[in-house]
This record gives sequence, structure tokens and C-alpha cells, in this order.
Amino acid sequence: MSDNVLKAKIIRSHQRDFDCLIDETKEVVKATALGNLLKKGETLVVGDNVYLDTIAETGEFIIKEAMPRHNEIFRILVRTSKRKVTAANCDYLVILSSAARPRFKRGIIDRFLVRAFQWGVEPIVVFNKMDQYDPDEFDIQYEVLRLKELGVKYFEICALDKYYETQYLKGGMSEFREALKGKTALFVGQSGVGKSQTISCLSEGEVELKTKQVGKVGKGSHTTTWSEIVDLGDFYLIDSPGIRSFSLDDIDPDDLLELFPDLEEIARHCQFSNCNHEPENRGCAFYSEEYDPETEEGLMVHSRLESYQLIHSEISSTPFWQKKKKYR
Ligand SMILES: Nc1nc2c(ncn2[C@@H]2O[C@H](COP(=O)(O)OP(=O)(O)O)[C@@H](O)[C@H]2O)c(=O)[nH]1
Ligand SMILES: [Mg+2]
Ligand SMILES: [Zn+2]
Repeated sequence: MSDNVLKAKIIRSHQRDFDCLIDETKEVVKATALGNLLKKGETLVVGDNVYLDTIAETGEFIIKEAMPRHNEIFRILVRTSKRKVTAANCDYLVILSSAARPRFKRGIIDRFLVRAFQWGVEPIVVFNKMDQYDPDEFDIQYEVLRLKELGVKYFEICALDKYYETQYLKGGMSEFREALKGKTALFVGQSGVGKSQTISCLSEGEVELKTKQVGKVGKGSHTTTWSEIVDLGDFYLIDSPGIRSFSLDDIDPDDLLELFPDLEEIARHCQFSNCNHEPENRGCAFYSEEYDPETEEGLMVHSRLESYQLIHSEISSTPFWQKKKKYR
């Protein structure tokens, strides 16, 4: 091995093959990893910052060492309780929602906020399709206040109509673009909310996003897919199969409350040790005067509690065998 060690970032991974972007030269090279970096259950993922070495005789690149991660995008494997990591070092989880068709759903935002807290990735909520916003459908002022209370950044945009965007939204899209500058982001949200449209608007249509299909593996017709980080000019997009799943049922119900840090804080003051924070528990911290649902603050707390309880009952009722099947 030579002394020529290069700093790089993994931008595409498929099993043991990696494409690495060299920091200094911005050149993309193929690399393999030293065996000890791919121990059982552990691997290198897109977003990992690594050190590359070259084999003098062949000019091949070898990943010699991986740097510590700032955060990880992962699911928990139910059988082993270990993390299955799909990406690392993500700056933002962009939670895209639609102001109209599909109808705005607060519960989906709370669901992805759980993931953002679990992964240690800063969430951003984006209200798209503001050109079709109807105040009779939902109250965006209230939703925005609720996000502010949680310390979550938000933007109101229209990804379809530039004129509307600049005339009526006073440039929500350009503010959003500014926030993303130089960052690596993962976009999530229901189908139809405008993820593709927003991404293409942000990248000014320069890049066509396609998940690359990499031949067939093994005997069956099972097709494998790359995970990758796509350079969209102003920012980087993480793209990986299955990464946008809504399901939270890999999370242990006992760990859910800590993923609602705002509620955990209140629950700490609950006098009951095993409280499910239901209204019939007279004296429960959530039903004190302080969080009276007649007040704005109380209403927000209770809407968060409602999301918590919904998710809690959902992940408590998924039978173990079903989880195993889904997340093997
Ligand atoms: N009126 C309106 N329609 C939009 C907007 N953004 C996206 N759409 C439309 O919504 C539909 C779904 O968008 P798409 O980007 O495919 O959603 P995805 O499933 O989240 O990727 C398409 O017909 C888009 O043209 C918007 O800001 N306003
Ligand atoms: Mg799409
Ligand atoms: Zn309680």
C-alpha cells in the first residue's frame, strides 16, 4: 500500500461495492473495503466518510478506515434488536406534506418526527401545494404554531407554479432552497404530495432521478438496487430502497415516549409510575389545569398525545411473527 491516503465519501453502495467521491479532486472512484470494515451485521453505507488507499501495482482503491458517524438512518431488526443502517451523516429529514389532495395529515408529520428524533436528524416540514390551500380544510396557522412549539423549521411552497410561488408565497421555495444549500437531505411523505415535483424544482430540472437497477443477483429474479447520494447542484439527496417506509413497528413501544421529547418532559411529572396517560387516570399530569385542552398550549399537547397514543397502540398490537416477516 502507498502512503497516498485520500479522504472520500461513499455516494453509492451495493453490497461490497462502493463509489466514493474524493474530497479534494471531486473524482468518483470505485472501491472495495478491507474485510474488517464489513464484519457480520456491520457495513459501510452511503454518507460514510472514509479514508482510501491505493494499491500501487493495480491502481485499485481500497477503503481503509471509516470515520465516526454523526448520525444513522436505520431500522431495528426485531429478531436481534440490532440496527440495520442504510445511510449516515444526513443533515435534514424533509417531511413533505400537501395542503390539498392528498389531504393534509398531521399524524404523518408526527410519525416522521418520531424517526427524526430516533435518528438524530433535524426535521424540516414542508407544506406543498399551497396554491390549493383551503382554510376550511385545515388551519395552517395552528399547524405552524405547533411546529414552532416543537422547534421544527417549516416552509410553505408551491412546487408547480413559479408565478404563484413568487407572487403569493413570497418565496417560500427560495428560503427552502437556501436552507438546503450544501446539505444532505432525505425526503419523505405520502405518495402524491409532490416529492418528485419539489426535488425537480429545487434542482431546476437538471437532474433526472432514477434509481439504478443493478442486474440480477442469484438464481431468482430478485433485483437489487443501489443506495445512493445524488448531487443536485445545491444540495445532496439520499436515495435508498425502502427508506421512506411509514411503518414504525420496529420500535419498541416502551421506547416511544422518549421519541416524543415534548411529552416525555410532561410525563416525568406524572404522579403515576405506570400511567398510560388516558383521561380516566384522574391526577395524570396531562390532565392538569396547565394542559387544559381549552387553551392553545393544552390543545397542542393533547394533539401530540393523541399521535403518541395512536402510534403506541399500533406498534403494541403488531404480532411478533408479523414483524419478523416484514423486517427480516
Ligand atoms: N397544484 C399543485 N400540484 C402539485 C404541486 N406539486 C406537485 N403537484 C402535483 O401533484 C402530483 C404528484 O406530484 P409528485 O411530485 O409526483 O408526488 P410524489 O408522489 O410525492 O413524488 C403531480 O400531478 C404534480 O404535478 C403544487 O405545488 N401544486
Ligand atoms: Mg415521486
Ligand atoms: Zn399520566
